[in-house]
Amino acid sequence: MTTTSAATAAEQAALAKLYRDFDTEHLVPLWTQLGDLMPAQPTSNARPHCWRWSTLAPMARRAGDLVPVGRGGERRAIALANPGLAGAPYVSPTMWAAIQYLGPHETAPEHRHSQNAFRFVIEGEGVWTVVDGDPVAMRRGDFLLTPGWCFHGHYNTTGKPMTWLDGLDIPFVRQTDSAFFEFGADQLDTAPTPHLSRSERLWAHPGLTPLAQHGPRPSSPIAAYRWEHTDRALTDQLELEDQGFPGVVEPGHAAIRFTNPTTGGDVLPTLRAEFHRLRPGVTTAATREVGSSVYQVFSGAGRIMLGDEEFRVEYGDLFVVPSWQPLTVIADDNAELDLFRFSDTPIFEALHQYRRETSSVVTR
Ligand code: GTQ
Ligand code: FE2
Repeated sequence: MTTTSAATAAEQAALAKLYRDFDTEHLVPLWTQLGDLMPAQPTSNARPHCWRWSTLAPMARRAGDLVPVGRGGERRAIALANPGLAGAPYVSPTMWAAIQYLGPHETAPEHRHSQNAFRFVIEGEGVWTVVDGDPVAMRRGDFLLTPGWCFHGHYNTTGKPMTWLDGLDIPFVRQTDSAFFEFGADQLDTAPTPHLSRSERLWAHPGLTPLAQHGPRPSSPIAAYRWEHTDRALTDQLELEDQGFPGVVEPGHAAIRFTNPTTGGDVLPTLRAEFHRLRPGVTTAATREVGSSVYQVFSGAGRIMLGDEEFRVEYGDLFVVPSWQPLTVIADDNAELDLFRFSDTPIFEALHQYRRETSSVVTR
């Protein structure tokens, strides 16, 4: 619908006036925006990016020295801001990823919100997160849940600081105007420090559901998925592969998904979490999918090919994979590469918008 050269000066002036009137009346014609609104495939504003643990950890420590944690600011959490998202504190259009730091004997006050949250611990121990009154210990390799609308606060029982990764659906909830928030009690009860939370004692026995709790729930009732289980599951997959039995996702690549025992589905309504282990020297098949994901290197090192870019990644490094950007991971030759991964896939699966392509095979 372009103006032809045959248009008279009067027609051109009338057209210009039409566009000005659209603007005045807060109207936008589709034909000027089609390629942007309805691209042939996803064209995320988010960019592939890698944040270095060697940069993040010292900056979290500096924030700990200079910035108090308490009511109002609530958390000493520093968000990874995707360089393509105009300065917003979002790692991707749907997800928040932050490094949270709690100094010796500090407490982060109780609150609750409609956003779903998890924690993943790359180093340290001694912090407890209290979820609806249930104290949950945080240790290296543990994956912990704070589903939407559960009260939660954190406290550090030790003389050492602790730093961990938070993942939330803050941008999704913000952009859909569905956020609710409430303060909780000003004082956290820091007295009980059991090794296992009540939630784990009730729910974290493999394949065993307490009869009194039967029925599906939107979020997993398991507050902590412990490293000993994750590590064992991955070790067993690779040992079974050695013995000629199935179980790995592709040769030399063991992987598990953290799941909700009441449904078999994802741990949170909006967030998926997984753990991947590559044998030394393994290269994954190139994959692209709808929605975004974030990885953190738990141990080992390697290279990633992401979109048009290549990054070297090592201990603690985080990288974001925007929607439909192809990713290949290559483990170094001298050690296994352990990767924690989370994504917004449950949103797209629930709405039947999910697509994934691996080495040119499309599955819907
Ligand atoms: O620990 O409760 O990184 O509410 C962002 C928002 C952490 C938390 C974040 C939060 C929290
Ligand atoms: Fe929170």
